[in-house]
Amino acid sequence: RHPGTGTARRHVVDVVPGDGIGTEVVPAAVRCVDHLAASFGFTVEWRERAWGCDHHRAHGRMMPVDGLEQLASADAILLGAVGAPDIPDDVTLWGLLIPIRREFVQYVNLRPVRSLPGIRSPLRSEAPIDLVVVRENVEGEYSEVGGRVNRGRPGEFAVQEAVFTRTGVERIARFAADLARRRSGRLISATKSNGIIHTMPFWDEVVAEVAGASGVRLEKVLIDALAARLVLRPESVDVIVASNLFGDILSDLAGALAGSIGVAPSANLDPTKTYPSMFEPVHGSAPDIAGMGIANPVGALWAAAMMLDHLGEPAAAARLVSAFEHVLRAGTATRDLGGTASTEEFTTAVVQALDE
Ligand code: GGG
Repeated sequence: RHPGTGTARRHVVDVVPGDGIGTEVVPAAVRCVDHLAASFGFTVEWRERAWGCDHHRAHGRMMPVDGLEQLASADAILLGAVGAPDIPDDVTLWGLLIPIRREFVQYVNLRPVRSLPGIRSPLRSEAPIDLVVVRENVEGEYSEVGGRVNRGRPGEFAVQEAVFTRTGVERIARFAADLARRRSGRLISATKSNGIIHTMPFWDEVVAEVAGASGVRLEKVLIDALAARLVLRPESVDVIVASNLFGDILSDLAGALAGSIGVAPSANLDPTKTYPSMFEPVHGSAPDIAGMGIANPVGALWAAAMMLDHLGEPAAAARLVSAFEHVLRAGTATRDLGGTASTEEFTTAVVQALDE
């Protein structure tokens, strides 16, 4: 399948609301996309997948045995959040999110972070933030290699190996360098090659080769210094390429610096479009506010806009982004941003703005 092509501009999207506030923000995104579909002349067939922690409680697994096969025929996947306090986080993540990323070779996790109108950054600096974290998404520190020894006995220990392949580092570096070339021409590589002596020097070497061939200006920055720089001078950062773990941490940090992690989107991309790509807000299931109707839907709406772009509907994607920006600019905001709007009220305001 090639998203956005074909005669009828019909897109098949598998929806996995998942857990906690995922079940509140995903319907908001579906509502906006359906509204856009009517105006922009395309149709979306939503295939709801009620997978996640409830499925685990009922069946002992986060998704059915053939879950990945079911998803394979979709043009895209829209996911909410994964996780609940009564099930270990490694079980929930490795039972749903990570198998999808790996099975469909979604090796790019694209996480844009930008100052949005009406949202105050916790930073003193007024300089606008506009950066993208390009996170390697299928290998690195997120690895099954390792184990636990002497479980519950004296001398207990655990070993966790990180796996970096040349193919894996080359392709993420190439994607990031291409993106950097289209933006500022500057690329920052997050590393820790002073302390981690095998994988990180290898990462540095391969990223430098790719960046050198692509002509972008590469800056290699230690992850600790980069975290500090994001807080002190975020405006000096444009495109970051980072390993799976470093990219996850940096993008949460950058999202919070832009005002709230609730507004941060992410796209898990198979750039070859052989398999469906997956779109999700960066935030998790937030059990502390789940069921209260106050979750910020912007991360999910922005993720849906990235999905529309990927599906070949760039005009609808741009309309969705300008609609939630318009609503934020007008001062409507959820509680995480200091406002009083519920998820429903915010979404209704965005749907109205879609027609303006
Ligand atoms: N929105 C997806 C979600 O629930 N993310 C929570 C999380 O902990 N993700 C870890 C990761 O992206 O690696």
